Amino acid sequence: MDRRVVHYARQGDVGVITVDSPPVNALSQAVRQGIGQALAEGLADATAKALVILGAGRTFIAGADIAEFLGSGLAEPDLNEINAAIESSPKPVIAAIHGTALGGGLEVALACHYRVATSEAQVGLPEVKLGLLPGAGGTQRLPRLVGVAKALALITSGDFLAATQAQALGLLDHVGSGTPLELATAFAASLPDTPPLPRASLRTDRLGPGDAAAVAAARQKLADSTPWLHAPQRCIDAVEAAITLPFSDGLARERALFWDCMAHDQSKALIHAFFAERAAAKVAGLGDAKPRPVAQVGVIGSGTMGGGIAMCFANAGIPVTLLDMDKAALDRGIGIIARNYAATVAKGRLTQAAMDQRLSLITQTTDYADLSAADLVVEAAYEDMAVKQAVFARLGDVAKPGAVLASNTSTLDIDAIAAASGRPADVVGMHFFSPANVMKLLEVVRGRDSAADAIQTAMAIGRKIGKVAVAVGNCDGFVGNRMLQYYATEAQRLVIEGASVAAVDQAARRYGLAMGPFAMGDMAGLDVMQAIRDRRVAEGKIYGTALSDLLTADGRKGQKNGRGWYHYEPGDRTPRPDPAVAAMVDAYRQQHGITPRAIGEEEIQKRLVYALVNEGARILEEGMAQRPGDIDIVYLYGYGFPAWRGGPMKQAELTGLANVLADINRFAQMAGDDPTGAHWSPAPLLVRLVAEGRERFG
Ligand code: T1G
Repeated sequence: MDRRVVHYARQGDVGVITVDSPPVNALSQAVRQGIGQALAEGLADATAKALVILGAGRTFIAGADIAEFLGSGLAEPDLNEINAAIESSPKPVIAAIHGTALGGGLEVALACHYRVATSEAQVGLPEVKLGLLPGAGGTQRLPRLVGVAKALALITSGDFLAATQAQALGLLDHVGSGTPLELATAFAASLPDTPPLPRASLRTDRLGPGDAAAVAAARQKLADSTPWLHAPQRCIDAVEAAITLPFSDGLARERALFWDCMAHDQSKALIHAFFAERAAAKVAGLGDAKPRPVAQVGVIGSGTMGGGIAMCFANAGIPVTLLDMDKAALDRGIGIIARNYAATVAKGRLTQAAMDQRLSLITQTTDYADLSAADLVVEAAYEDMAVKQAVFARLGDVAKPGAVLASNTSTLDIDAIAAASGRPADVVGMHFFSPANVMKLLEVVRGRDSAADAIQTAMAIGRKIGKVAVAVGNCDGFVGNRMLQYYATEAQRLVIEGASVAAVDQAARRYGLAMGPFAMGDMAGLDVMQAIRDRRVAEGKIYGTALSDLLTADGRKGQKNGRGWYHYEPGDRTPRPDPAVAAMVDAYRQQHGITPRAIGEEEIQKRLVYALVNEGARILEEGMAQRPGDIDIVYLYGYGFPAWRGGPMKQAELTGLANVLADINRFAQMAGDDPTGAHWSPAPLLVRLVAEGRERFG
């Protein structure tokens, strides 16, 4: 028998409806049913003068049960019915909010006559972040409570509001300290015996002549900023119905728009991203290993990465010992860290006191012995195997027993590095992305001998410093960079065949990527890419094309020296087409007897993205990533892949694996025996899935 997830009990003359459905009291069918039944119980309870709805555990209701959307439609009872029953109650119904009241949870609260909250509570309608819109009255009741302009801002952004802000808007009637039940019973006691009950659906006092203009302004703002996003415009359509239609018709319009969004690929992609991010935190095969405690950290290398990594720990309040062999380098590193913080203070996003506190957590040293108390040491030295092995040999000696030793290598073999430490069980990869104090992605690399609790430690500390940690296997380039090499190679092949550098980057941006492959290469540094290329080519592997050799030979390093695939004015990071590069490309084509052809945007986008997908399928098959969703999260948080496409693997599923394979076969044919196109041989997993008529990678 299902555990009751909603309880009714009386507290004095107040009937208390408690939603108790961990982890976040989501509005599953059982919860909706339970609220309906408990409400009926409360209405029938003659002693209960007022009713309170609250959540057990850490939060009020955090929304509809998103998992229910993955099934075939929403089961009865409909949340609109529940909300109508709440709002039409002859007894005052008070929502008592703690933690978060989000989406359908806030919609339940909006249907209540009064809303009280604890001071740390947050409220919001984040549906748009899932490619949806509030589908149970939020777009109709919120404008009537806070006005159209404020409602539009909240609903189209999906941002959370602090309780005090919500109270200032007129969304909450009381905010205070104490338990939600204490706040609600005190509030109920303050109500007159037969109060005229305020029902949001009947309010018109916050609607006014400026509403149509607010709607038009919101439409324009979105059309200028994110014209490709579906749900935000539908949110505006729904709010517009609140000012043009009677409440019940507005509710029906809202629901129709809700299903329209639900049917759209963008909501499938964003809901996938929601669950994929949470799933990525779970690493299979580690038994019940627990993370080791981490109270203090060491970071080796005070360069760009080392400095950013040290900031991550200091930002989380964890003392850091920053080591570099050279005092001057250390001073330079600390100087950069201080400037970074000062820039954030100048932007008003950090107080001077917080900056000082964080800097005080970072101590510098040139002595390895000062790392002997660290629970975790992250190495961010020069990307060279011999250098890293020397560091780990020292670390193996000085680090205390039980300390986790992590390398921030982005391409080198973790097992070879671990072997040098003499304690490979303590060694994992913690691959941060530049700038390390900004980028949210952390690839946690499992070495052959990495202990389960060492991996758990890296995953847990990753979350603690605000990263999205994804466990990946130890292979060349791990997951992100391994796929990226074929994406970057394909970008160069497209230019060789006839596209311009700018056209390839524009196609990538119009696909939704934050930056095109060539601008990204210039940011990362062509010298860094060339070093990887030279090593790969020496190992008989493919990485990029010989076209990039011409740029390197011309001394081009990218943004760092103002010359790369693009030209950069001093102090300006804007990529500008460089005629000298176009001339190099022409010379390369002539030298290789290539007649350039016109290449359309769609072909460019497909070749860039499917190069990722094909290699992603190989990574899955080899077990170097646990789930296709992990690969998607790597690309969403590490490479600026648009969340509304769900990630490369999800996008391939939405497009249809058979369609993707057909294009990959076509690109393989076009590549012929060109070794730089060898990556187009279709991944066996993809071929097998299509042959079996499967539509999903996992
Ligand atoms: N439905 C189902 N599961 C949910 C859920 C939800 N709404 N919210 C969280 N979970 C699961 C999550 O997958 C994880 O599971 C666990 O709870 C803890 O979450 C009709 C259509 C509330 C701020 O968009 O933003 O209402 O991994 O790790 O960091 O108009 O969860 O442990 O198995 O994120 O403390 C609108 C989504 C839905 C809010 C807590 N609501 N949730 O963050 O924990 S659409 C949302 C969050 C809707 C109506 C519409 C966050 C959180 P597991 P967590 P957290």
